[in-house]
Amino acid sequence: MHSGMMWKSVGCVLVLFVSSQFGSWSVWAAADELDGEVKIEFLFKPEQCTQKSKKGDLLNVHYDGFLAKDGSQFYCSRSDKAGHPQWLVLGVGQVIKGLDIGMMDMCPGEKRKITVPPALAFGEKGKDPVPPNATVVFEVEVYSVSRGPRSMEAFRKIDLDKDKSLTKAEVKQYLKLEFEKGGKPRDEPFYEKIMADIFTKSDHDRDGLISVKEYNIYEHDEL
Ligand SMILES: [Ca+2]
Ligand SMILES: [Ca+2]
Repeated sequence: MHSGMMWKSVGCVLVLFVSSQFGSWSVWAAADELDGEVKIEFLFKPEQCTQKSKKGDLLNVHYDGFLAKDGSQFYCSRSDKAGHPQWLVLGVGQVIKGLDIGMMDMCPGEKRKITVPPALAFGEKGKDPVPPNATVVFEVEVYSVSRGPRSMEAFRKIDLDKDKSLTKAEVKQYLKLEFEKGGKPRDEPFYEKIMADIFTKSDHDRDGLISVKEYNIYEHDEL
């Protein structure tokens, strides 16, 4: 139920995944014994951390998904959408619960291996090609962490003319400031891509504006 985004296109399903990962299979097998908790292993931590991810942040990430039982790969964002890293809002159910939990407090540049028990992944039923009751393992690399767009704090900052709705221009202005703060100004197509993602997911009545209600749609999760 929480996995819609991840499964939109599973173009790279079941790529034969051999050589380099053999060494890790024993670890994955052991992961089957986890009960109920997300397990995080740190593969790489940058020395400097400008911003740690928290609920509501916009993350740019690559992730690969494997079955714990045999290490077979069932998802890879690197061959999905022409290999662009994915945009997602953390902690609001755009990805499986286990990733929402496992990607908290990540720094830009950080890599993690996140092992997720079935209850926080695809459950008793599974979701093709993930079988029922499967523990899954994700290797995640975070490229960037930006505040918002799902905190009221961010909403007020973005809404420059204070009319309680967000235009594309306002959102874009905000993203630009955020990226420039991180010392990484981007080109126009880069922002257009994020804007399209954000408005597709948030502008539910398609009037070209994000209202407080649309923006705030996940706030009840906080409780
Ligand atoms: Ca406005
Ligand atoms: Ca709207």
